Amino acid sequence: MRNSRSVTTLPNIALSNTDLVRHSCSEGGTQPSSSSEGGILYLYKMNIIPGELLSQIDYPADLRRFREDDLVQICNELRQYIIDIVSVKGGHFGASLGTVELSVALHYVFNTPDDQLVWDVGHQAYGHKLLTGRRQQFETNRIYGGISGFPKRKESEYDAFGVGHSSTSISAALGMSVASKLKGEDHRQHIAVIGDGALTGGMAFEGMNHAGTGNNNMLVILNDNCMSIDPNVGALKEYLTDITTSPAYNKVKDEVWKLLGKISKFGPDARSIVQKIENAIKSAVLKQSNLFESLNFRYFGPVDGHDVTRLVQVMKDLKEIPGPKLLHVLTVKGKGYKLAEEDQTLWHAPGLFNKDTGEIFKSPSKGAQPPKYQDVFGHTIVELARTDKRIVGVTPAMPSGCSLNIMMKEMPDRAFDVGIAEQHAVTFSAGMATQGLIPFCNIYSTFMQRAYDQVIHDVAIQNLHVIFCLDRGGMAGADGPTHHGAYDLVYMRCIPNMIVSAPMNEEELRNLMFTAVETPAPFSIRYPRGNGVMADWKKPFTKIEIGKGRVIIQGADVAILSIGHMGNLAETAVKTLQSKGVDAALYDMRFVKPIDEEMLHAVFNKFDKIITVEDGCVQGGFGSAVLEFMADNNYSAQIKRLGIPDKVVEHGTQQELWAECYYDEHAITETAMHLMGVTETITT
Ligand SMILES: Cc1ncc(C[n+]2csc(CCOP(=O)(O)OP(=O)(O)O)c2C)c(N)n1
Repeated sequence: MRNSRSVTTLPNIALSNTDLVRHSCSEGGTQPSSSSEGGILYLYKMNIIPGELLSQIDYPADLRRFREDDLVQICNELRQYIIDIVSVKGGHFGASLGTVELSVALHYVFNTPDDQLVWDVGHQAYGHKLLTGRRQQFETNRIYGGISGFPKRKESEYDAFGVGHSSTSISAALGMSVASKLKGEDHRQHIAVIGDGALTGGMAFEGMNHAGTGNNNMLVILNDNCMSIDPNVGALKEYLTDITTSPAYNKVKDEVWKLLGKISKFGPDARSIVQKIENAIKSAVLKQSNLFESLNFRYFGPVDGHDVTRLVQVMKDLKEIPGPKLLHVLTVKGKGYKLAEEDQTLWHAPGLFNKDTGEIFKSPSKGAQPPKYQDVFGHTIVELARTDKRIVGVTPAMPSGCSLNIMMKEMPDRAFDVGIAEQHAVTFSAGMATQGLIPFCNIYSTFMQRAYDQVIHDVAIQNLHVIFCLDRGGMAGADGPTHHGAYDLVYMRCIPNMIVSAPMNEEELRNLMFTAVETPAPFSIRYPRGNGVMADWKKPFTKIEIGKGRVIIQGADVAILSIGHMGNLAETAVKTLQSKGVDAALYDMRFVKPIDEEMLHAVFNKFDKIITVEDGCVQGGFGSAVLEFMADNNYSAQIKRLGIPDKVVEHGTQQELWAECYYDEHAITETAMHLMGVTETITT
C-alpha cells in the first residue's frame, strides 16, 4: 500500500500540558457543546501552553524572524498544540497534523497575506490558523460563537478564500492570479493547497485545464497522503503512486533538484535552466507524458512534506519560477500521533479523546440508545439488497460518513465509492438505472448542491428510478454554514417527477427506503445528522402510500405540521402546550411532494391557526408548499412558518442553531401560545 511510503515518522510527542477536569462529551462525540450552563464550554480546564518558540509567534511576520534551524522545533510545538486542543475541543485532527510542516514552510517563505494562500476544503488548516493570529481563540474552534473550523474570509485576512466543500482551491487561486495580473500586481504569488482526495473532484481539473492556458503565476501544492476521509479511490490514485515510486523518476528528480538549488545564483538565466529541467524530466523520466505537464503545469516533486527545511528550500526555488506549477508533496495523515497514523479514517475527526491513552470518549451509556440515522440507512440498504439483486449503493467519498461502508463490506461489487465526485455519482447512478438497477445514491444534502443539474437533466427529465438519500439534511452543527443541509427540500421540490420525503424517525426511514424501491421514480429521502429517537428500530418493512402524511396527535386549537425529524421536537412542544391548556394537533406530513392534499384540506377546514416546522430554509420549502396550497384552494388561516431564515447561519450544536433560528421545541411552543393570544415568554 502506498500509505507506507518512506516519509520519516516523528516519535510521538510527550503529552502533558492539559489539565483534565471532567470527562464528558456530546452525543456523537464530535461536537462539544458551548452552552455556558454548568461551564460546558470549558469541559476541561484549559491550561494549554504553547511551546517556547510557538508562544512568540502570533503572525507569520513573527515566524519569519526565526532562523531556518528553528523551524523543526516550531513544527513540533505546533503539532503538539494541535493535539492538545483538538483532544479537548474536538474537530478535524489527522489532516492538520499532516500539514504542519507545509503550513510553517508556506508562511515562512511566502509573504502572506499579500501572497494568497487557498486551502482546499480547509479542514487541514488548523496550523495555518494558529500561525495567523488565532492561537488565543483557537479553543473556541467550531464552538457556537467561536472561530470557524474552516478558513473564512471574514475571520482573517490570511484566509484568502472561504472553503468547506472540496476541489475549489485551484479555480479560486487562478481567479486571484488573473486579478493580480490585470491590476499590475505581478509580484504576488497565489498558492492552492489541495489534497489527493480533493483532486478527485472534477472541478480541480476544470481549474487546471484553464490555468494551463495562460502564464498565470500560481503554485498548486498537491498534499498527497493517499487518503480522502476513507482511503482515496480511483485511477488517479494509482497514477500518483506510479510517479511517487518510480525509481527512474526519483533518480532524475534528485538531479533536477540539485539544479534547481542553483537557480537563484543564475538570476535572469533561471528560465533557461528551468527549461532544461523540464526537458530532462520529460525525455529521461516520463516516457509517457506527465498528467500535470500535459495540462501545461510544471510538475515538481515528489518531496517529503515533513522535512520542513527541504520544503522551505524548494518553495524558495519555486517562487522564482513563473507560470503555473505543481509541487507534489508526500505527507502522512495523522503525522506524529501514532494512533492517528494507524487508523486515519477514525482519526479524521475523532471527537474528544484522552491524548495520553488515545481513548476516544463516548457519551455515557444510558441503556439502549437510538441509532444514528446514517446507520439505519447503512443496515437497511444491506437488508433490502440481500433480497433484491437490482439494488446498488453509491457514495461520493463518504462511505464512513453515510455508513455505506456496511454494504461495501458485505457486497463490495454492488457498493461504489466514486471519489469526491457528486456530479458523477448522480449521472453514474442514472446510467445504472437505465439498465434496470435501482441505485441508492447517498449524498450529504450540502454536497448534493454540486450535482443539481445532474439530478434534473440526467435523472428527473428521464424519470429514472434513482433513490437519493440525503444525509445531514438540516443543521449540520459544528461544520457550519458550508455544511448545513439547508436547501434540499427547496431545490428538490421544484423538480418535476421528483418525490420529496423526510422520515420522522428510524422506522419511517426504513419504510421510505422500502417504499422507494417499490416506486419507479426519482425519490428523495432526507434525514438529519445524528441520532434518531427509537432504540428499537428494526421493525418489519411496511409500504407507505406516496404523498400521505399521518396524524400524530389530535387537537382542536392549533395545528402543527412538521416534516422529518422536527416532528419529534414538535411532539415535545405539543405535550408542553397540553400542560398549559392548549390543545394542539400534530401532523407528520412525511412528503413535501406530492404533499398530502387530503390531509391539508382537513387541516384548513378545521384550524385557522397553523404552524409549519422544517429543518430547512423557510423560503420555498415545506412551509411555502403549505402556503401555496392555502392560496390555491382559497383558504385563509394564520400561518407561522418555522425553519431556517434567509441568512448565513454559523456553526454551533444543532440544538443551539435550532434555537437561534427559532424552530426548536421552545420556539414551537411559544409560537403556538402567541397564536393563541398568550404573549408572555414561555419556559419549556
Ligand atoms: C464537495 C465535497 N464533498 C465531500 C466533502 C467531504 N470531505 C471533507 S474532507 C474530505 C477528504 C479530502 O481528502 P483530501 O483532499 O485528500 O484531504 P486529507 O483529509 O486527506 O488531508 C471529504 C471527502 C467535501 N468537503 N466537499
